[in-house]
Amino acid sequence: MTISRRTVLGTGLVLAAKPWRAIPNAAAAPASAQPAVARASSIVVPNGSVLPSTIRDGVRIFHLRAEELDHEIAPGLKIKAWGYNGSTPGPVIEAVEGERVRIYVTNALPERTSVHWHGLFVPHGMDGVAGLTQPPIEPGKTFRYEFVLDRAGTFMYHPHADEMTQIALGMMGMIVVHPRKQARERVRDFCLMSHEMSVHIGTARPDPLAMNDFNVLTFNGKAFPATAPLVAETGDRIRIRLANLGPMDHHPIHLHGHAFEVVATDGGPIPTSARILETTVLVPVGTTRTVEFVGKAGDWALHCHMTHHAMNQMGHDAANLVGVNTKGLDQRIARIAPGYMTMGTNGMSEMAHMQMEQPRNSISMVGGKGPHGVIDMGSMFTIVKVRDKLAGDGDPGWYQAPAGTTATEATADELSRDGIKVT
Ligand SMILES: [Cu+2]
Repeated sequence: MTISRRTVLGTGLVLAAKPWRAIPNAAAAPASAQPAVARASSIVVPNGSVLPSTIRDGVRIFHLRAEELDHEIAPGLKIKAWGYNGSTPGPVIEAVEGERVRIYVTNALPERTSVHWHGLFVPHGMDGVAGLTQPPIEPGKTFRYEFVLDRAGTFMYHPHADEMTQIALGMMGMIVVHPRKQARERVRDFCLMSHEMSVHIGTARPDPLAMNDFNVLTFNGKAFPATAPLVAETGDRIRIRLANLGPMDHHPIHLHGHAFEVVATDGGPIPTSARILETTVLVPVGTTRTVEFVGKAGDWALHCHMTHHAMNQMGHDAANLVGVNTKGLDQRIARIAPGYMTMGTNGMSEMAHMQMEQPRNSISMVGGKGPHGVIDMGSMFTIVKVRDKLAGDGDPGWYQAPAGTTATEATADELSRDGIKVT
């Protein structure tokens, strides 16, 4: 018997190949015990989830509910977002090449919506462009979309009605279509969707009119230090499916410690002969980029390389005080503003290191706890944690580098040995 991924997803059978804990919960129950409910998944969605599905007469059935929700970007910052099934981005839709899917969409928003299946080739009337290919889904109504997934890949879903508002408020999600034949090696398969929002300090509603100065940039709806690590074992093939449905910005996503190949876009796979090694991949708005590499032990940063995209809620209209002599200024201003303290004259890092009180409903510009002090990053920053042996799927804590392999202060002996004069 050939066990295809379709069989696996449909019945909960254990796969013959060796994906990473491919089928959680599946081994516990015989295939016949839950024939219609497929919770099986071989993808990992840090800080997110996979949309549950059922099978009826060979059709995989999903139900999306477009709705307003409360969402925490990071401890200290809660927003009123719009999303699907209680989250932003919405849960990942996961299925197998060749499957027929039926996706019900309930509109619990106060305005009309629709869903476009970005990158999927679907019949014209299923393409989800309100006014062009279908009437809009009015508030309170439920529409049915149905099509066959004709090819494997990484795709997205989002509204095609009042896109500017609905996407700005968080309505988006990823679609993973697995090939029928799976590689016979262990793959750690992650989904990361980026987004950017403008959440003015002290407010909770992302501003749909923002065109720049986004101050909250997220992976799967979370800003560092709230981003969950991507955990794998040494030697695992690590696949990261990057998706970008932010309103305006393209993100050069950079990985430390490895070179990767971009193996696919939402247009399709990239032929092996056309792949080059990269350490940064640009993920433009409205695309997916899937990268693969083999994991090496360590805690490796994965982040957008636009420095302002790895910062939280910074104010861009403050005066530039770097290098300014502010001697005596604090006492004078403190007469009218008690407790006043000038910051930023020696760079911005001190703001992360001081535990400053934050304005209501806001998060620090940068700063997460690391094993060697504060990590001066925020927003689109996360960590790929690779260990020789993992005990489970959870966060394995901080990497213990082998003794003598960590950068430390140079000793006087070392300096004199190598003829370095410090002035
Ligand atoms: Cu970016």
